[in-house]
Amino acid sequence: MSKNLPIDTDTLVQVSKPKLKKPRLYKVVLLNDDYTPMEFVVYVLRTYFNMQEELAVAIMLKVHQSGSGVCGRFTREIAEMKVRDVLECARLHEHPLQCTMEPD
Ligand code: TYC
Repeated sequence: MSKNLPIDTDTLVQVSKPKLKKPRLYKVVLLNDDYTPMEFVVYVLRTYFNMQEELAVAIMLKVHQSGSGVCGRFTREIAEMKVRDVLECARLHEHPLQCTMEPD
């Protein structure tokens, strides 16, 4: 039954590394100021970061009390879009609200 088949002992097979790396994430951060109304910040957190009222109020108060707060973590392109959208919305409503991003 079992024949002695030749076995290739010379060929090396290069096992390739997985090519998909996890993308780098960026924190989108809201900054406190003295003029932007609290309700507007809550509206921004609900609208652009899909937060429920309770969480939005908690994050807004954290920013109000400590100076800054994280709204979420996103890939670079998404974080850039969130920052742009928030700044544009604040500008249209004539509020000085500032929003930035930083590597996580
Ligand atoms: N400090 C603002 C006020 O007293 C409220 C505020 C909260 C503003 C968070 C900006 O990112 C902010 N009206």
